[in-house]
Amino acid sequence: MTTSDATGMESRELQEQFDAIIARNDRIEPRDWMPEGYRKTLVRQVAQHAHSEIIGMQPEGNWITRAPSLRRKAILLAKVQDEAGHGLYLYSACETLGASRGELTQKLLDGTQKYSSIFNYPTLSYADVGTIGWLVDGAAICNQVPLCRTSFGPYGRAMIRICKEESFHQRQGYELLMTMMRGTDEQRAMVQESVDRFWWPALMMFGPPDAESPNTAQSMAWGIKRNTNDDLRQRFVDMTVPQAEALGVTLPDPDLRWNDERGAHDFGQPDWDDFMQVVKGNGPCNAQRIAHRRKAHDDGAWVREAATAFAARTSEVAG
Ligand code: FAQ
Repeated sequence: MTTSDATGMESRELQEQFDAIIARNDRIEPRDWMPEGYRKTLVRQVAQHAHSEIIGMQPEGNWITRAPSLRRKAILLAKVQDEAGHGLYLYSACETLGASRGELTQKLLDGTQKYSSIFNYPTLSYADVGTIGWLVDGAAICNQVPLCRTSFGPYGRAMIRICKEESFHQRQGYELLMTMMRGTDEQRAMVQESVDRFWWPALMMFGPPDAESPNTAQSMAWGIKRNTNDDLRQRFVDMTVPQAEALGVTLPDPDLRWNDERGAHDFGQPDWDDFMQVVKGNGPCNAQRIAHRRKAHDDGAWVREAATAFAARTSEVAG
């Protein structure tokens, strides 16, 4: 039942039904009544997630023409195409909440909706393809596996497939880095330099510290988020440290060490002022990413127009 179907039913009763579904960890489906704040929060998060997948094609896409072998090129092409698919599943999930893809794309282009900070950093060497797979997809998996149990059905179901593909992405990145680490001193130095640049931005992907996260408490109460930003960041660090050791790279954090009492790693804080600058649009590549997306959108106008004309013509003939 949609909000507009609420006539005749006490809004308190609808709220109670919604609360009961959330309390038993069941799914809210698009036709169920939902509080407006729940719908808005989901549109914000899912749209931001979809935009991230689409903008996230750019940093790695930058290396497709320069991949060092046919095999690496085929892998990279497949990975970048997967990200496009993820964006489309997520835009579809968002459409079930009443937000059209055209409207969401417009909000990305005019800066009223965000995308992940991580994609505003440049990819300067081929090792960055491996590092993005290992650290960025690794962080994405940490964040997204719990989202498979998010309370909104279409989002949770999209996440299941996305996580399977992200898992392949993470392994291909790790395998690429492992191959380079078994190569020359120059290749090992490339990997280390790349990890040095991406480590802190990867930690920022989980969002601001819990104490400064305005949305976490309500999103957790609604079952949209299942863990806090700091919990997931900790999980990512604990998962990544042994992988870095196996690779033979150093994570660029002098405060990183195992804490026996906590049974977890202590680690330093990213530069949160830098994070805020990137989120506000002042990162190294924000302008370039949006300009590129805008050009792709404009270049694709004729396809949208042709599809719309074809659909109108088909319904005219059928009607
Ligand atoms: N970047 O109150 P919170 C990927 C904003 S997909 C930019 O903690 P929330 C796959 C936040 O929107 C990566 N902005 O917010 C791939 C809010 O601003 P608003 C994307 C950020 O929503 C791999 C404000 O700060 N993943 O990588 C960021 O409860 C390789 C306050 O923050 C998702 O979107 C940030 N990092 O928690 C693709 C996962 N962090 O909107 C290609 C789903 C926070 O109030 C290649 N999203 N902000 O104006 C989430 O889990 C959550 O939305 C968080 C943020 C955890 C990102």
